[in-house]
Amino acid sequence: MKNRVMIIGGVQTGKSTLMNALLGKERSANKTQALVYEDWIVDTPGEYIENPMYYRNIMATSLEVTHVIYLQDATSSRSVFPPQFSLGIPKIQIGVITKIDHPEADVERAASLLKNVMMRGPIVKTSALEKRGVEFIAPLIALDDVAAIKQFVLESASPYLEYRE
Ligand SMILES: Nc1nc2c(ncn2[C@@H]2O[C@H](COP(=O)(O)OP(=O)(O)OP(=O)(O)O)[C@@H](O)[C@H]2O)c(=O)[nH]1
Ligand SMILES: [Mg+2]
Repeated sequence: MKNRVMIIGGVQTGKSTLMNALLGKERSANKTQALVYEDWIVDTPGEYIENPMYYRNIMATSLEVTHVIYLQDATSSRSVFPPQFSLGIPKIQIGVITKIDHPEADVERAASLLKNVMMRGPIVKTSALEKRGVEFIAPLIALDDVAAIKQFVLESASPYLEYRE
């Protein structure tokens, strides 16, 4: 399978804005109403993770991807993911923190909230608005295993990348 990523995260946390930035689209994001497949990305509505009724859609869609982005908004003090949610999805996990440019962003809090959903793995800190950190995501999705991802993160020694154990 060609590598492909599903982005999941709460309502209005910046999933579609991130997708647009990753695909180099200048358009601004509207509310996502259903699954959106575009190139190597599957964007999901925030409701899919906020409402357990939709979990099966997430599970079914995960079969079509190689990687999953668990997205945490840096301005939010809560995690929308049920604890250990990623355990049920055997795909390569990438944590992404959005809106790090925001005056109310708390990046460290966001990183520890991500620990609730994925116990270990790479975390990318991004601002789609200021186009910071976003450039690391495509190279991570191109990698096929966790060891290579870890090596990439450690070698890049970027403030936007972290590997949590
Ligand atoms: N400051 C700042 N705002 C952002 C950033 N990314 C997204 N936003 C804002 O966050 C809001 C929600 O963005 P969306 O990309 O539509 O969020 P979403 O997660 O796709 O939302 P749903 O489709 O409803 O689940 C918009 O007002 C964006 O402008 C960012 O990096 N920085
Ligand atoms: Mg959206």
